[in-house]
Amino acid sequence: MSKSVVVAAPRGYCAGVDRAVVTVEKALDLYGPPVYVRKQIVHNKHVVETLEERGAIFVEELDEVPEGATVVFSAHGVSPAVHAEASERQLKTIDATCPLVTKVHNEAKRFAADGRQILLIGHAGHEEVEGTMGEAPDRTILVEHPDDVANVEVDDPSQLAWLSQTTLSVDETWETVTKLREKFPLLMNPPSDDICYATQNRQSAVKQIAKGSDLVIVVGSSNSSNSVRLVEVALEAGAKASYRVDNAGEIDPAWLEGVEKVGVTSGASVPDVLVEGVLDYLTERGYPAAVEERLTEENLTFALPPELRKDLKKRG
Ligand code: 0CM
Ligand code: SF4
Repeated sequence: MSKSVVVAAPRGYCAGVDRAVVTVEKALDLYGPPVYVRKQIVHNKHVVETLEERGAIFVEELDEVPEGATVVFSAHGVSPAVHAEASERQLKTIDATCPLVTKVHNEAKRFAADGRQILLIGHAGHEEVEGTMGEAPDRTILVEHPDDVANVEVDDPSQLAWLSQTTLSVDETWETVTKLREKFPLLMNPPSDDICYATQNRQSAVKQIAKGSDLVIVVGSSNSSNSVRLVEVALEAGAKASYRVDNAGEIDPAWLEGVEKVGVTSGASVPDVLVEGVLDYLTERGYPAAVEERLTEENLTFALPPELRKDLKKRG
């Protein structure tokens, strides 16, 4: 058997995740623990546990945060109602919403102000969708899947625009948009892609390695939309099998039976140390060192939230 391991690039941390994680780390350094975080800062178990060890307290809702305390909003964004609640309760807030999610919020606000109804493609219950829908709750219709298009009913077919969650499957979203446009030919496009560069690059990179793979292992947590999409994309691109794991400890040795070519990648919220753990697991079981297949370089970085930068500057 001629075994090989190919690891995809780009993989792992995107600019928005890096910014959000560093925001919590710096807030802990600056204000001291505890620092409250509304929802998981990013959808990764390891990241959340590591920050908890340093004194971050993750809460589901703001009523769990004591009056006057500091709370960080997660990378996935929050609705205006959450901002309002924070100010009512006099909480000090640091908004770690990814600027590419904020961009979608701004598009929603603009379309709503123009009197359009918004068809938001995304997954019900996902925090990003809750936040974006909150910008124009009475004007937004959620479309989860291409098959849902048949049941979409709108007020005025000439006053429509579509938007999407940032971490969806590019191909499936395209399918949904195509069906929406067949049904509503006057549907307006967002001014630029809502599916972010990181999601797109990780899907394109996994497609490249999936073609010849017997198995593609995706590192990422179960609630991480972009990580879960990578498994689907790998299978659609021709991987014979693909599984998501939080870490090497979750690999089932049976997955490797008769497997020659293994591909490995990770979602945008995944620290590379977890991928290294998977690569070590494979070498311990007789696979050669991994070869990286890079599709493109990523150089984007985002400045930390202004409210945190201001306090960091004060400290000098
Ligand atoms: O949106 P998703 O569930 O993929 O979140 P994540 O925290 O895994 O990835 C990064 C982001 C955002 C917004
Ligand atoms: Fe921002 Fe995209 Fe990363 Fe989400 S996956 S945090 S939208 S860059």
